[in-house]
Amino acid sequence: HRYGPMTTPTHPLALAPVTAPPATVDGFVKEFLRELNTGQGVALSRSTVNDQYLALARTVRHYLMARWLETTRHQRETKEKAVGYLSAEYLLGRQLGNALLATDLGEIAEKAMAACGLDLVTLRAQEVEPGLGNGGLGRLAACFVDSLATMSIPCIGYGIRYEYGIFKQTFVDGRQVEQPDTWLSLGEPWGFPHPEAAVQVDFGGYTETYRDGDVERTRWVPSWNVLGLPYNYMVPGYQNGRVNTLRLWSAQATKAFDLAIFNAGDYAEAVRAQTFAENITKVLYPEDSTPQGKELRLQQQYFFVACSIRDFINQVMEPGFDLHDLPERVTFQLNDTHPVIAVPELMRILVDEHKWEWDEAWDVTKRCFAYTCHTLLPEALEVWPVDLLGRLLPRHLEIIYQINDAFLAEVRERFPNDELRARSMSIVTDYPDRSVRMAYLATVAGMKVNGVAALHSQLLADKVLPAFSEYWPEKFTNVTNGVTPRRFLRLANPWLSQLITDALGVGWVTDLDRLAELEPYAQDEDFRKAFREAKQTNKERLYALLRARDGIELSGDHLLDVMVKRLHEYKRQTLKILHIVSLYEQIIHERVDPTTITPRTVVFGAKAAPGYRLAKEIIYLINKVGETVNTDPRVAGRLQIAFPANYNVTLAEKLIPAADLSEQISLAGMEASGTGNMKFALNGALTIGTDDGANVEIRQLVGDDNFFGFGMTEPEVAALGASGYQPGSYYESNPQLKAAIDLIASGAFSGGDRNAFEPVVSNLLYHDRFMALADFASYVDAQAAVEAAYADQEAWSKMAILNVARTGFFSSDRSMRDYLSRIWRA
Ligand code: B1H
Repeated sequence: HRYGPMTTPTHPLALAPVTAPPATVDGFVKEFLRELNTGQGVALSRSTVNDQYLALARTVRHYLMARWLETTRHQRETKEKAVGYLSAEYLLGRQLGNALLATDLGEIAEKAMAACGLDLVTLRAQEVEPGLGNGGLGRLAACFVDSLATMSIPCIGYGIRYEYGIFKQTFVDGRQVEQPDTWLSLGEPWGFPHPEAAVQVDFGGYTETYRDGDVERTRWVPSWNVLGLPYNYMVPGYQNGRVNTLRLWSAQATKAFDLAIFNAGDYAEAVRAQTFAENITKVLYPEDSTPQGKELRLQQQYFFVACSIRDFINQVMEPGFDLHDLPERVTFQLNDTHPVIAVPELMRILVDEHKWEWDEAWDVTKRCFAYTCHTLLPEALEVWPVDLLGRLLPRHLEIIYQINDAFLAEVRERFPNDELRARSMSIVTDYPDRSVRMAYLATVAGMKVNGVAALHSQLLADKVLPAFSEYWPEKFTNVTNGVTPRRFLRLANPWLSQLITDALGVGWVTDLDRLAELEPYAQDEDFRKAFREAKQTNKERLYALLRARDGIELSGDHLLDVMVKRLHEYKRQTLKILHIVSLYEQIIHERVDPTTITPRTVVFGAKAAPGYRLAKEIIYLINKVGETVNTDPRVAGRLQIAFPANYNVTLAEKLIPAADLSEQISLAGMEASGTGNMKFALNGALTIGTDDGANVEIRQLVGDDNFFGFGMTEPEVAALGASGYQPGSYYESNPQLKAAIDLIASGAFSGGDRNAFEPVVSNLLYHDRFMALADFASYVDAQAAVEAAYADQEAWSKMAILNVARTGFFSSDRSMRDYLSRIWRA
């Protein structure tokens, strides 16, 4: 073996526990300079900011290392049941700030850097965030692993180390242009590659039967394989001495793979083979909510899941571990359907490799998995064509068929003479093409199925999987999403955090329910003033950043109205733009006295999937409306629009704390949960929102008086859809709406070009799948209520403080407690 065997330590120093460097300014400086000199290979006087950042990151890493090794040792010893979080995405955000917070080294690091003549803020800004996710689903995974570490719960996060994360968005003439995200190019100090723990993953080929004594067995004869290289990342708990692991897999060509070609003497072909293998983890698919049925994507899914299951069984579990005990040692939580191929993979390992009976294997498998669904959109439900599955994973396809046959036999026994029911529950469907419904497979195999907010879980059971929830009512549960208060309150909003800590002490950071104790401070004039000052500071910080980052000039004492999320029709950025255009139209046509308008700055942040045409047209519209409005002297000082490119976690951390108003305006029944909505409320923004996803719970908690609700409810949406929705009738009957759409169509935002926004306009008038026009009047009324409320700053501050005080529920720590009690320990 080219890595050589492990050695048994003999020196006493090697037997003692690993210790951290001294947590003092001097100790930190020493460690930092050593890293810079011997790690990075440069003298301080000749070092670049990137050298300094890398050395600083490695220094902080050293402080975490003893805790990491200790966590692993402790886990091996206690054999406590762990969570194996399987997720194709982790949208981590920058690591350095979080690591400094977790180790409580922030102040020491700042002083140590100052002692070296360096500025910690500058070094932190050097870090490129790992954007290994699309949006909410990936960020949720990152929040969950943070919470589990902070709660000292054993967890391994498993995923993919994409070489290119979510694309970098730029605008050229107002249109989105994508650039590759080269996050690894300047060096990446947080990942620890472990080539010695690489795992082989097979693909392709065929299956055959053979005789094994008295029994006939099946084996898979694959035709190609790749290696999975693990990279370990630290997941530090908040100041609790715990460091869990996130293990991301990177694909590499195996020796066997290219050797055959080498022997044939075709060097170029051998190198091509190498590239082929490494393509598997090359790039994150940039579609949020509409999965692409591409072969490479299925390869990614099977690749990381096969590596992870193998790793857990062979590396994490002790030698000689009895697989019958697997359900007592782990729950693999399936983050949406992307990792569901893990189910037939575990069955294959047990039945083919360990030669278990089918029923025995199924009994263990179905106690190892639980499934979280994150959507309701029909086009978001993953299906894999049978021919593709059969070509790439022939044995897995057979196993899926067998799972389905056994399951349908059970259904037919319980509901005889109800073939329609059996067909509706079949994992394999024939329409429109023969394919495997991954959500059904996950539901059949999972011990629990959960949605991500109360409303979503209800609709999931009633509308997406009704036959299954009737069949297994106790299988279905809800866990409302949450967000980590460490990153999104403590780190992102130091001023508000200080205010809260002054009032309550520091305990709230790991016990967010304690925010409830802020409630009386809403009545305290001094506290309200301090709260407004913190908001103002955050706005100034944001404006300075946007000036430096994007050359965007924002000014004035405005209501800061923010809509940041992926660009999707169901999220209805168009509704927001219609509102803006309507305000603008009223100003320029002098329908309102400009002095009565509440000055407002609207900030958008949104990436569109590169292939999503209409979403890109909407981006173009927003940019062109912004250009026109921002340069029109008639609106000066009343309305400005900013659309900084490349919205990501780093920008979110600056934008959210500055916001006064949070836009959560999806069509009811479409947004499974939302998590941005929670971050805004916790940072003291008020929400204007529909009765959708977690908005429903936010509104319940903060109270109707502290929430600007509007729009149809989900049953109303369903009823309108059933009656035949006609967007044109809203256009015809609402002059304000008509004026706004007409202004867009007139060319007012496109230098007179009346065709520029034709795709968006005709979609709204003739399709409007997400009923923006139907909710427009109600939305405008709610915005008027916002303006009226904002006019009374004292009252607004009270409402904002109550939002903070009443939303501690949305900590991802609470989500983890719910997963524990309802799923992992149920
Ligand atoms: C969510 C996705 C998603 N739901 C497919 N579904 C993807 C689906 O690459 N793909 O193919 C990627 C992402 N993402 C989001 O999950 C929901 O829209 C949000 O409402 C929710 O808050 C979030 C976390 O639960």
